[in-house]
Amino acid sequence: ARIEHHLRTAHERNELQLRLQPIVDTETGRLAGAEALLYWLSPELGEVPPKTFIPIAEESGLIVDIGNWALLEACREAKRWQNATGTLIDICINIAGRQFRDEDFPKTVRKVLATTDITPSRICLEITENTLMEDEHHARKIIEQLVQMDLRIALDDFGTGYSALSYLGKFHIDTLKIDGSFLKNVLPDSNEATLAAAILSLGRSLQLNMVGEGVETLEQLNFLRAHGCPMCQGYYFSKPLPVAEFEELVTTWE
Ligand code: G
Ligand code: G
Ligand code: MN
Ligand code: NA
Repeated sequence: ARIEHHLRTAHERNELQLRLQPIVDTETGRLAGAEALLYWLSPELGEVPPKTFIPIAEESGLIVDIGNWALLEACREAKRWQNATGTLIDICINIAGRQFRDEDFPKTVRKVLATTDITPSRICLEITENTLMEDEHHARKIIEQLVQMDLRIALDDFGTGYSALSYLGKFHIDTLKIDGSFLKNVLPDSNEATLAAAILSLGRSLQLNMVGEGVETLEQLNFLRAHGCPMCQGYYFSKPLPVAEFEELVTTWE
């Protein structure tokens, strides 16, 4: 309750900060894009990670405004980066269930695309299975509108939910973000390794793009390489960074 109270004003007081975590080409180590993540720099509470405050923002409904702001900021940043360097990076942005289901969501997205003048195909919206599960018919309708705008859709935290496999056929999904829990323990012959390999094989057969998440060690990176996962992200490369630090890192990449 204390957090919710502060969170309500945090947005107005400019205490929310967009951070970018590099997404890396598994084979070459080249930068392939970034995932945008929101941090809250609270004068009262210190640095609050999204894990802590996003669920509170979801419960209270604040996520709609906050999440849409993050979407706008991420697209602005991508455009600014493009203007400065001549290259456009792929940006992944998390979309909460409530935000996705909000009746104004497609309109909001359209407005963001128009005001930032960003190339939509470089923007990937990350949603979870839970978001699809709530109302499949509505979800399909919204996804079709987003795909019409030339945006890409990723299924986030893949492998942790329920009926993920049936969703792959039902919705227009471009990318699987393989949950980091599958990489926690990729010792040869472990159950986790077997599951992770099966998921990656499935994704390949369906010709989906895949991003292995939560890569913290070279062993995990090599596992993804060996199983044909084209992209990855994690602390092994970098944690999510404030935009200025991200830009600095990118200019010295490799
Ligand atoms: O970094 P961390 O593991 O604490 O993030 C937890 C979750 O918070 C992320 O997986 C993501 O789903 C959510 N999140 C982070 N940033 C945003 C954002 O900008 N918008 C929305 N809707 N969710 C976010
Ligand atoms: O739910 P989603 O996948 O969007 O959340 C991504 C979250 O995972 C981010 O909040 C980010 O801070 C966190 N994260 C990113 N890389 C790593 C990693 O290598 N290890 C762990 N434990 N968490 C990570
Ligand atoms: Mn995500
Ligand atoms: Na994820």
